Amino acid sequence: MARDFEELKLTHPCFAMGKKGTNGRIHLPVSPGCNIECRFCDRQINDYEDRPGVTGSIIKPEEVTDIIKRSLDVCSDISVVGIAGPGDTLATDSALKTFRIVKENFPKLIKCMSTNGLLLPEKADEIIEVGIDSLTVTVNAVDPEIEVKLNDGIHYHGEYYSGVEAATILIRNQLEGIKKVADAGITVKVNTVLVPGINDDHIEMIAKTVKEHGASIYNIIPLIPQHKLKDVPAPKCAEIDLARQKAEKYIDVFRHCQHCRADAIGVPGEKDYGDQIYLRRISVKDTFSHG
Ligand code: CLF
Ligand code: SF4
Repeated sequence: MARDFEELKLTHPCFAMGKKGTNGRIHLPVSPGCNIECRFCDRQINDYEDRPGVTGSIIKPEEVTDIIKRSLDVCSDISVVGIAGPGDTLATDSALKTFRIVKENFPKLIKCMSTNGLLLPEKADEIIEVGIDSLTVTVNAVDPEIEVKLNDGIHYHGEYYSGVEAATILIRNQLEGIKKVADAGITVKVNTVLVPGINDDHIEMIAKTVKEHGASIYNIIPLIPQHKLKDVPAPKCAEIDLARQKAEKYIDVFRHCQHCRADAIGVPGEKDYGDQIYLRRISVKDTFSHG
């Protein structure tokens, strides 16, 4: 049975309400590819940037037991094993395979997964069966006319879709998937990348809609201007605050997000042990994802 929201508020750094949590997480960068094309995502693997999804090197599920053991040795505050990329966790089977290994070898650690949600309806049963405790879905719009400005296209069941058609499929699957896993008792967090001039007036609608579909907590991530949205200014603190206030009318809001890399280790916002544990932090252009 998945841990409930009340337990996660005390044990999971990204579900702590009020003051910043003191628990840590290890991110395992096992998911290489992505199946959608966010316009703000410059997918790469490197060792010099600190932002969501960026990672030094992909690791294999067979390597994680040793990596988690060594991480717990250097940081005993770790309570969560998260997989947040660098691509999408459902685009390949590496993440779910890895969580099975974690469940077997580290039953006490919380299993946390982050996805764009495209494949969520069809993978929900496996997510539930593997015992994921907390699932984050990044939903940047619930209106296809807005989503189309944030995402160029999707690769879905062997076909490529673009424009409003792609946006419609993506939103439909995200909401259907959220409902399915939430109904099974898994705590769902929704992340939204706040993009001034595109979805800043849409935050209330997203918060209300995802809450209605069963999400428990909402996290607003300010845009890091890059790739095709490199000329859009990052939202200012006042804009982020306003967006949080709007969302809070409908859903609990998480306020301590640290824009973690996909290979972060430690308590978010404090010392990162990634350099010590992941020795292969290379600089090769490849894939990237959200946190
Ligand atoms: Fe990682 Fe994300 Fe799980 Fe947390 S991060 S997969 S929910 S264990 Fe946390 Fe980092 Fe913000 Fe993510 S501070 S980027 S919200
Ligand atoms: Fe894929 Fe995540 Fe990048 Fe979007 S942000 S294209 S979901 S890796």
